Amino acid sequence: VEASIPEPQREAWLKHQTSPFKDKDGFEREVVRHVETTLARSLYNCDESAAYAACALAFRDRLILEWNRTQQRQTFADSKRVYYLSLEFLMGRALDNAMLNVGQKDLAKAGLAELGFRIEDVIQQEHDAALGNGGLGRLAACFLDSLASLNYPAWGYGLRYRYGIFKQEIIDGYQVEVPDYWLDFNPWEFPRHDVTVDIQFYGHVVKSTDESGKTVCRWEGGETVKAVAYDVPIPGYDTPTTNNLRLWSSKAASGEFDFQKFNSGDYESSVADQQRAETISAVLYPNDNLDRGKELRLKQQYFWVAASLYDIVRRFKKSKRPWKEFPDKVAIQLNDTHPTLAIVELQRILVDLEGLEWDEAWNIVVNTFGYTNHTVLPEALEKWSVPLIQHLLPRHLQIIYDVNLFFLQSVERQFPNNRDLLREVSIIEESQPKMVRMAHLAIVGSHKVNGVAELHSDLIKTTIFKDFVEIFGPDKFTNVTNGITPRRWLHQANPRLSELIASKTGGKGFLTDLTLLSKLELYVDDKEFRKEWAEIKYANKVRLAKHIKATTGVTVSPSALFDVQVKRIHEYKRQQMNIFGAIHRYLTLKAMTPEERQKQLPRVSIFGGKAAPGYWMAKQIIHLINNVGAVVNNDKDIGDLLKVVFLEDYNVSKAEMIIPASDISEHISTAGTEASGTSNMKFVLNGGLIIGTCDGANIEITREIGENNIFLFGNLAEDVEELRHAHLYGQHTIDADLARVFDEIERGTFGNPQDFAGMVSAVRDHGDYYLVSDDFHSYLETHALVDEAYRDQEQWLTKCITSVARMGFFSSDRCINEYAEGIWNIEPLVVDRDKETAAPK
Ligand code: HBZ
Repeated sequence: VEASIPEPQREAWLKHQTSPFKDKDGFEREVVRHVETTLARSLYNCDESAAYAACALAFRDRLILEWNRTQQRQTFADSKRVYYLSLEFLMGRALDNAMLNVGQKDLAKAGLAELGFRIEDVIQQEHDAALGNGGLGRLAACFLDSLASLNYPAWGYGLRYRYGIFKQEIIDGYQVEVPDYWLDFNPWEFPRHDVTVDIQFYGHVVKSTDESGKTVCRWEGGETVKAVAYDVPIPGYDTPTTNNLRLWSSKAASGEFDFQKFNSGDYESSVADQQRAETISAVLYPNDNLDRGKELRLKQQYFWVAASLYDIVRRFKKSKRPWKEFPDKVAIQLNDTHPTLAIVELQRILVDLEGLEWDEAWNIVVNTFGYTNHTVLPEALEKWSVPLIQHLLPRHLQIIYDVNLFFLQSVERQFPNNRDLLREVSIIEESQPKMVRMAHLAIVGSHKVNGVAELHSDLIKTTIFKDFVEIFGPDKFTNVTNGITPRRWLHQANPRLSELIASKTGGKGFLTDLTLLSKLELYVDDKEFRKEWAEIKYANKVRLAKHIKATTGVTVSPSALFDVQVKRIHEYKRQQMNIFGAIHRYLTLKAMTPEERQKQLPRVSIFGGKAAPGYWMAKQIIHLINNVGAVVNNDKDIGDLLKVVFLEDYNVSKAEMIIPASDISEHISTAGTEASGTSNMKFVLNGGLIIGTCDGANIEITREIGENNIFLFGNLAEDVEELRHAHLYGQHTIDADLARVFDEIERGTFGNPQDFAGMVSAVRDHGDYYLVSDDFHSYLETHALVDEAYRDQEQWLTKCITSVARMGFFSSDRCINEYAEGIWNIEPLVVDRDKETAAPK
């Protein structure tokens, strides 16, 4: 039922419509009002956290007004919408972003100052929204920013985890995980207790025949859990478009607790039921690039997918259009295979609930979905056991089997008598127990499949999905190279650099058209400009040095070369190679005479990143980094020449401080393993150079900025197979410098060698799967080139400025436009404010 106010009463509404604050005074009034009423405090007990809360509420109020108008506008225009389904949205802080996107940070800064607060301190009060693991989750957040900034009608759908990614503490050199309870105070979400969906689990399928003799299936019984919507407004930059991120939270279907059970004296079990239901959205799984096949994870996936599809279908049905028009109004993008059940769920809705014929329904499904693959690592490809799906989602398993049957029949027609092919491409893996291969299901159920950088998209076409290219043809597979939002990763993270760039490129236009950065090349020789650029980098390094001192106690010199590797800890990302390299540097310095040492370039090796709690090797790597730091940082012979620090709890807001302070950053994955990488783009955009392998987006970065401006090293993806083979058949001798490093570890220089035996033997004795030994020499050589290049500060600066000028391609705006045109077939909804005086009738 629509609850629209009747015509005669609308005048009163329009007269009293809330309007957002327009000036500093208006802003201050809102802050004071929120402190005094919403927070029930006063000027006598308003601390920084209260100032943050009131300021956030003032901006939230603004956003929700624009949010309302945007939703009205999009509904009225009846344009096609895209729905981005992602189990992760790594949003970080919202206040700074909101202030900048609506163009009122200066006003807020002045207003807060008058009320007695420094805006920087107020911003720091906010807890990160950390509903993601790493690149995949942060990509989703950048996409939301671009979708809104480009005025696309778009919604994100995710889960409202009570606990985001854990907080990392380093205790005695070891990672310790602490729960991240972030919902204590979250002004950025709007609970919609009236927007709920009942989600069914377990039960059984009842088959019957209808009047026309057609078989119909109904899913019955089992248990029900309630999904409650929480909406987060997503403001576009310099546009009134404010899109929606809808996060689902789970609750017991019977509300607080089951009254029947309660009344019959079963209080305990009624509370237990409630807790069990709430468990579904309780915690984000902390693994990146690893699939563990846990039942609760599958429950999360179905819960979120079913609630989102119900919502999407409900919105479509309001338009009263025929079903065949569904793909003209709805595009759904699957962020990895985590939401693949959406394909099955839509088919179930159309066939079982809406009575469509199978083929007609399947056509709609395939035209609706697109699937983005983010990895080729076998251990990350999702598989669910058939018995588990059978138990949890019996009707879905039947549909999966039917989808597979029809698919394999068509393959058989196309390639007769090829049993091997059928086995290879089947959605069902004939193992013990049988498994459902989610990537295969996602490919079969989507009209487009994309990788996230050129090399990666080529690799999926020639390796893991090559048979599907034969079957569906090459046009189904495409590339959309990742991008990052320049609003957060330049304007917000590096305000001074952003301002300097604006002063040379004709204003802030580069923030919405990043190719305008190219104008910077005109100033690469401009003395004043160069000086200011260098000053900004230095100031950013001073800020990071203070943070390092405050959090680790280590003093680092801002004049040293800052060498940064921050990302999830994973063997394929090779933080172990980096720390082995640091040990090698230490040993080399130790072997020098004091005179020789004096000629060396001071360097700070900065690490950060979380290890999945169950990833033993990753934890060992963190431990070694910390132990090396403890030795090197206290060695009087070494002094400032080498410092090794591990920064605790790397997250989005820390990234905003660390990235602008880097001179060189490390993107050194084994070639062919890192699908794209996105921090590589962030570092270069902030005037840092990178050292990297020919992997992921490093290759396209090189193409854009030029090979003189990047330090590439190591073996190529095409050589990996052969090198691995050589290791397994004893045809590899370990790199001599690396052997020296291992000797030192084993002598106990960095603590009990037993603690690192796994790391060492993985490389030396167990096949060196990630080819650390093969690349080590070239890695060290390239670091020597880095040192040499850094000595020539003028040359270095030229490289940095030139690189930034050529980074326009890596905006997530470009990336989203490619999705919109090539995959979603959607257009922006241009906002004409003059035509938009009153609500549509
Ligand atoms: O996605 C990353 C890729 O490793 C990186 O190369 C790419 O740039 C980025 C964006 O496309 N993948 C992830 O971050 N993956 C996960 O975090 C993940 C989380 C849960 C899983 C599997 C993967 O079950």
